[in-house]
Amino acid sequence: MSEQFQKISDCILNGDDEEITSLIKEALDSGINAKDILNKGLIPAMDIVGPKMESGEMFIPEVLMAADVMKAGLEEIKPLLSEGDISTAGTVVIGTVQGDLHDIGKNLVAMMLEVSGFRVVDIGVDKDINSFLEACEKEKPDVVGLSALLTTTMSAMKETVAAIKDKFKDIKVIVGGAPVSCDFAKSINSDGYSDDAGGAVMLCKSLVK
Ligand code: B1M
Repeated sequence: MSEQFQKISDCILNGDDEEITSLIKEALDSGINAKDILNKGLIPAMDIVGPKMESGEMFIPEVLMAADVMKAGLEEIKPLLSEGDISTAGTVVIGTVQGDLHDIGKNLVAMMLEVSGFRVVDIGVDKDINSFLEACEKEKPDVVGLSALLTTTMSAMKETVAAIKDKFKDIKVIVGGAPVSCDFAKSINSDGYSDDAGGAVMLCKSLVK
């Protein structure tokens, strides 16, 4: 990685939102194009954040700061990117299941997916089966992500997974949230489980080949 790309990546990993804009301007002034800044500086940093969060080397506040710096960087180059420059990692529909209003973790997962290159359609909280099915029909996602924070809404998660898998054979469904476990995820026939946002990104990447 060239020194300039390395500095941009380090800036994200260090949560340095003051430096990122000037580093990107410097890179552009020196003739580096926006697409290379995206693919060689910004995205590789988020590929480090996910595993670090999963291994416990980075905590939620640091991840939020890294994501904010990433967003600031993206804003800087967005007007210079053409549509073909942005390769989408895939589409993810995400929501919290019916009866459940918790969305902090779900929002973190959505944000991490977004800055990692996925098109994310967040349908919100307390979403019934039909809302997920309609979103699948409309958005044609590669993956649907279900979040639940209450033990009482785990049954809604089970029913939602079954309904999506019944109607959309090609769509992968992943689940997460504090009461959810890997064993529960398997028992309800979902395609994967992660206990944090970084792991959810890696999971989606592995499911969307
Ligand atoms: Co509620 N709440 N809450 N609450 N709340 C919990 C979950 C609870 C554990 C607190 C407790 O009693 N100790 C408890 C649940 C008990 C249980 O069922 N086992 C509880 C309860 C009981 C309730 C109410 C019933 C309280 C009441 O009214 N009597 C009520 C229910 C309302 C409803 O949903 N219908 C309620 C309400 C609320 C607030 C509205 C006040 C608020 C939510 C605000 C909001 O989300 N906008 C709230 C909060 C904040 C919490 C706690 C304190 C924090 C949750 C949180 O945001 N964590 C929580 C106690 C706790 O966890 N310490 C609690 C931070 C967040 C980053 O973590 O959401 O786990 P988390 O997300 C993680 C992972 O789980 C994972 O990645 C995230 C990032 O690492 N993940 C996924 C999440 N979704 C994923 C999806 C994936 C993959 C990974 O793939 C798709």
